[in-house]
Amino acid sequence: MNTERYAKIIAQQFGFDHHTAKMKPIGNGHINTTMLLQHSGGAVVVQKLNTQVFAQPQELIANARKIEQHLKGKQVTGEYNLEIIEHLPTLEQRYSVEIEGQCWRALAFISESRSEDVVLCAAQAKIAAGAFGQFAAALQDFDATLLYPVIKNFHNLSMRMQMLDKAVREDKAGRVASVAEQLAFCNEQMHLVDELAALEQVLPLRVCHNDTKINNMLFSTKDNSAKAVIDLDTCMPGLWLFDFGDMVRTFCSPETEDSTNLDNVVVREDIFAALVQGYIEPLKEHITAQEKASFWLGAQVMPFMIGVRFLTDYLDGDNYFSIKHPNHNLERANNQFALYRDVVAQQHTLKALILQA
Ligand code: ADP
Ligand code: GN1
Ligand code: MG
Repeated sequence: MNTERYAKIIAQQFGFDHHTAKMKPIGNGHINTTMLLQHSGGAVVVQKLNTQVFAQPQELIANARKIEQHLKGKQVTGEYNLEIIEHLPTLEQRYSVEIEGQCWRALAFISESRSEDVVLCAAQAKIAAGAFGQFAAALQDFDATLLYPVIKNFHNLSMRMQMLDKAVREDKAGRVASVAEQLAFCNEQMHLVDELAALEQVLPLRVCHNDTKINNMLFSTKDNSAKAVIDLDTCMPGLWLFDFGDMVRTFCSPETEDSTNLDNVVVREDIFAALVQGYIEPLKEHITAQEKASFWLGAQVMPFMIGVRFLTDYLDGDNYFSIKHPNHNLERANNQFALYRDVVAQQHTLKALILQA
């Protein structure tokens, strides 16, 4: 990509000084292309939306803007004390531009902030989980029917297993024979599909973030407090256990999601305990006993399901998640399965921490 040329075109459309506009990549997201655009008047975040993944980018933007508005209302009443990720309008008052067939948007840059790929300590886990909890609490009175289902069946484990089966049958990249062990392991976990389907019948439908990984939280560089929940692209109706489980998946291991140091891919108990406390505290007036108990299934389902998705993409020839090398998705899948195994191995302790909270 010729970033200099794109920076100038985007700056012109959004009314920034295009003579000084420069762009550089920011963050470690797997789906969109995220860049920091700097110009004489300041900085903004610009993103090329991945339209293979988000077929209707206008629906995604409409969802995120509705959530922005709702959270702004909660800020006014003192029920939300984080900064809010905000879409910026173009000179023509649109919220995206099309450049050579690609959809770009601009977001206000949240200054003096940083994201993390690995949680550093229990105190940080509690802060981040508390912020995601505050986000969920602020949206508990948001009308979920207003949101477009931007990715249907996003956290439908049964469908994810079917996608894996399909990838195995098609064997597009000729890799199936090399992952026999992983496939056998996945087939042994089918009980999770039934357990999740049973809970879906009884748990309340909530507005979920659906991607509560640690690098979707901005921390203050001044005092390490939580500054903003970002990446609202997958906000859709769902179960709180998904958001809890995705935090377990990305907060608890001392290794990054793609680390091959599998012996060290384990659940840090103190981080797990802090995350449980941090998330449940802001939700305590809304959460049901059954919902809280369901977090144990969330802790298992999310590492397993994302592992299945990485493995599926590996078999498919790496069409979905961006990769840095040919085995990247396989390494991510192995990592997630190792984490899932450790969640199960520590089940007595972890389940008790949830039920006692
Ligand atoms: P992706 O969908 O690719 O994951 P994100 O919206 O999560 O994209 O952004 C990727 C990274 O860019 C974040 O982890 C964060 O480091 C940084 N970032 C994104 N939006 C902002 C913002 N408004 N202000 C500051 N940094 C941001
Ligand atoms: C993707 O966009 P990003 O990197 O925050 C993915 C999530 C996965 C995650 C795994 C739209 O999130 O579902 O859990 O990678 N987002 C989408 O790291 O598929
Ligand atoms: Mg992200």
